[in-house]
Parts: sequence; C-alpha cells; structure tokens
Amino acid sequence: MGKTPVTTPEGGAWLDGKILHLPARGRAIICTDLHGNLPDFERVVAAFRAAHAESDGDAYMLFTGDLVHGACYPETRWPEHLGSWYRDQSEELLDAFCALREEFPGRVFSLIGNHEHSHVGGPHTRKFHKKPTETEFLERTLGPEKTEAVKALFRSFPILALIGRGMVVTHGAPRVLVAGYDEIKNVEYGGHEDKTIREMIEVPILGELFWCRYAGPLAVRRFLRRVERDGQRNHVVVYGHDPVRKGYLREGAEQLCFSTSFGLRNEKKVYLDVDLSREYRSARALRYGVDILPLYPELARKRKRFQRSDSEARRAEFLAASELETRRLRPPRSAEGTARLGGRSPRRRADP
Ligand SMILES: [Mn+2]
Repeated sequence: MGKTPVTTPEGGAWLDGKILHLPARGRAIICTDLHGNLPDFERVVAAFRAAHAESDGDAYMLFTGDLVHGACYPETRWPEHLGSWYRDQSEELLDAFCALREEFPGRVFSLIGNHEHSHVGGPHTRKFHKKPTETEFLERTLGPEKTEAVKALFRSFPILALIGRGMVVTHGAPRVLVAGYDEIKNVEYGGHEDKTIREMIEVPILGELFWCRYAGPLAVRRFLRRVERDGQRNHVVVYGHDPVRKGYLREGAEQLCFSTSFGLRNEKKVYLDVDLSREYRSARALRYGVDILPLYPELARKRKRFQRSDSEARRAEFLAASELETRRLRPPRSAEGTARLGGRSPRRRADP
C-alpha cells in the first residue's frame, strides 16, 4: 500500500494512513472489547447518541477493536471468569456497526484488534473455538460474499488514534519499542497467517499494539513522544484487550486500561466519555463518574447517587467515595519497567 493519502471525512476526524485523528473539540465515547456482545454495543451506542445530542452533533464513537468472536458456552456452563453471560452475536454486531457508520458519517470508528486481524493477515484465534477456529467459525457464519465485505472493512480499520489534546488510543498495551509515527501509519496488516501467537507478539507494531497486555512506563513514555504531532504533547494512552476485573486500572501516570464488556460482570463494565477540548495531563485526570462511566449505572454500586441528570455536587460526592474505595483495593504498584514483564499481574482474568 505504501503511502496512504490523508483523507478528511465529514466531521473533522481524519485518517493519515493507519492513524486516526480526532480534533480537539467535542466529545468521544470510547468502548473496548465487545466480542460479539450486542446488548453492550447497544448500551454504548445509546451513550454516544446522548453525547451527540448534548454536544450539538459534535461527538465521536470510537471502538478499540475486538468487536467480534465471542464464547460459545450456554448460560448453564458459562465460566465465572468470563463475567456476565451473553450470546455471541458477532454478525449482528458488525451489521449494527456498519449501520451506525452510515447514520453518522465521519463520526464512528473502530481500531483493529487481534481478533479482526485474524481475518486479514494474522494468526487465527482459538480462544473459544479450537476447531474450527473463531476466525473460520465467523467466516462460515457470514458466507463467502459477506466475508469479503467484512475483510475489506477490517482492512480499513486504523491501528492507532490520536485524539483531542494529547490522548492516544490503542487496542492493547502499547509496548512499541522502536517504531514512530511514520512506521505506524504505513504498517501493513497482511502476511502473518502462519505465525504462532508467540511469534506474532514479537512482530513490531502489530504484535506490539494489539497483542500486549502490559507495557512498562518508560517504554510507554518514549512511545508517546515518538507519535507526537504538531507540537501537541501526548500525556495518556487508553486501551482495552486485557479484561480488568474492576473495570479500569491505571498504570503509572500514562496508562488507563479499561473494560467495557468482555470478561466482566455487568456492574463493573465501563466506557469512556472524553472531553476532546480538554488536556488530560495524566491518567489520574480521567475520573470515575465523570470520564469513566459505568455501562450499567443502575447496577453499579452507590447507584442512587449516580444518575447522569444529578447535579455536579452529587457526582463529586459519588466520585470521592468510589475513588477512596479504588485506592484501598488497588494492589501495590510494581517497580518501574521489567518487574512484571512475563509475570502475571493482579488484573489478569480471561485471556484477551
Ligand atoms: Mn484483544
């Protein structure tokens, strides 16, 4: 493909090769790994519609990838570590995603996740289906014609988003050791079908952006600097891929990993509602109850104090209480860099 021309779709967002840019105005609703969960998709889309209405049409919907491939267990045999039961509706979810994009041109985007990549050049995923793989299973469900359309859709997905004032969005933990902006914008997705997952993780950019579950603060700080553009300092990167049991987890000052759907109980699921005009200078600046919102507020704890229509004072009260609790429960932070590489951190649950 080589150099991809800059395109400017409606709505102020633009693609520079494989890098999506959202302007420093309006709001962005950000959703991580759905894995075929259509009810959760509809919840987050309702949040986007509300944001769109409240901001006079200046809102964006951004999925971080892994829209597809769900578990195939019936409710009675659903493993506890997969969170609340749901039925895999990957095909319906893709249809709904495409319909939403048509309804809101230039406003709805998805990054590519490792599960989308398995259809367009990555190794097949075998998380729930060993034989056939999830990749084969979905393609059989779709049939040949729709499969080609879905592959074209996945190939069009960017791999990285630079949004607002210094926020970066990726699918997984961005353990990008060398690549900078130009290498990432020109990355090719094809040609890795025969690799094992272990080999795939070693692939620069692709493995580094959508297979990693952990990245050390130093590597992340350097990566954020290398993808800076137009003098805007990058402060924070947000991503999913690895289910966080409590809904979200900050890693140092730069990283926020959060879980909107897959692997969580409904009451713990969260999405982001980001003010794109605001410069979030640290992951701490993203607050539960303000920027990090429960997908099922009626099930979230202290729900009586949490209503979108509540006054700011009540929100602040809710926030203070939940932050205190989060702090108390948070495991001690590991030492900089290598301490947890290769080890399992406390947030690990279901495999991404
Ligand atoms: Mn993933």
